Amino acid sequence: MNIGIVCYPTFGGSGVVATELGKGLAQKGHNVHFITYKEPARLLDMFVENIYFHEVRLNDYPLFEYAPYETALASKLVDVAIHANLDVFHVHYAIPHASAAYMARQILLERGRDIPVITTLHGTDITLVGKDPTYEPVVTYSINKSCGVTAVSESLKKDTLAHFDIKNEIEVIPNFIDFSRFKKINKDHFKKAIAPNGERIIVHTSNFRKVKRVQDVIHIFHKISSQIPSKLLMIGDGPERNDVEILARNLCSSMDVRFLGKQEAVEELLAVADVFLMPSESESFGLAALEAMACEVPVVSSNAGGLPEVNIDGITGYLLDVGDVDGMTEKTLELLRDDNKLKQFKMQAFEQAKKFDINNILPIYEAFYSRIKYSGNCQ
Ligand code: GMT
Repeated sequence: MNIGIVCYPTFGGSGVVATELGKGLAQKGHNVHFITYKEPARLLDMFVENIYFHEVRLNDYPLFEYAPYETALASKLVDVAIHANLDVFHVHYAIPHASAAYMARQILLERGRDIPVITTLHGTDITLVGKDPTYEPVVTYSINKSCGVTAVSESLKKDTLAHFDIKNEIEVIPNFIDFSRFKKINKDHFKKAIAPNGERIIVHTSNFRKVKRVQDVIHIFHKISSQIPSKLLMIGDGPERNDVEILARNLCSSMDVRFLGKQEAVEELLAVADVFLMPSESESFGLAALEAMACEVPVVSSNAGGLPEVNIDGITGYLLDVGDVDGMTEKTLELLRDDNKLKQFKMQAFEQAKKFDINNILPIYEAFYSRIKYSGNCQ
């Protein structure tokens, strides 16, 4: 098939899922066209003959205080659909991708081309931004007008049905992991450099937005490190980073906490981790937790959103209420203090991650594309 993928090109979860999906589909022989404003982060520095990138350009014009990205995107979708002979548009993150694709579809129908739009809901497009009255009517309309809709977890499907007047079916297709990349690798030399005296290593990855409650990570680590020698690796960047660095400086030893910024090879850092912390306020799936589990790292997380579908309480880690810093501290310490338990949880985390192997999920997307493309019942 010729598949047009629209996504945010950043390190954010939806962009990562979209890019990895496209790469996986290309490996299976499909032609994959990414259409967005910048080359997706996980495509950089690679050339694959059946993966294409089409940049949505915004020309400066003095009248525009805000350049109309959605219009430029819709126009680009029309252009790529015709010239690359697309079979389907698959848009990731509803805002503004679903409405832009709907507009492109209508234009193409007038030109005699019937290209279905599939929208994948990722999380904040529903739970946070989408239900804001600023966007809600357009989000509802474009979800209802999509030819196929998927959500990355049962929890996100439930939230979507609860907050929007949805007439369309929503199919849950969970996120996935590529084990050829995310797996336990030997990084003993690196571990020695980070934790020279055999300290435990705790890792957190996120985009440092409020919803991630990154301050909780510092409070938890502060309590842990007063009881057991340990180090904390903070991976990622975002609006809360400055405040969180100040908090870490005030509470913890600067020798124990490292802020590493955005990292491409996250798997190399996860390779040395003992526990992954994810105290998020809301999380439709928790891809970062799954990446940790694939690298045999148990997860101590909140029980928000779709996290219980990924992290199994008492098996692959622990789930606690949002904001329960003491509970998360206690459960992390429980793991860190008991070598046998930690080893068992590491293996169980890995076993659970296997359920989300990309090789199991790709065929589900392929079948979904075919079903939507050939059902012919989309207006
Ligand atoms: O987590 C973020 O803030 C980024 C966001 C995105 O859309 O890029 O992530 C959402 O989509 C990911 C991929 O499906 C999910 O794993 C994340 O749980 C979800 N984030 C939230 O729901 C907060």
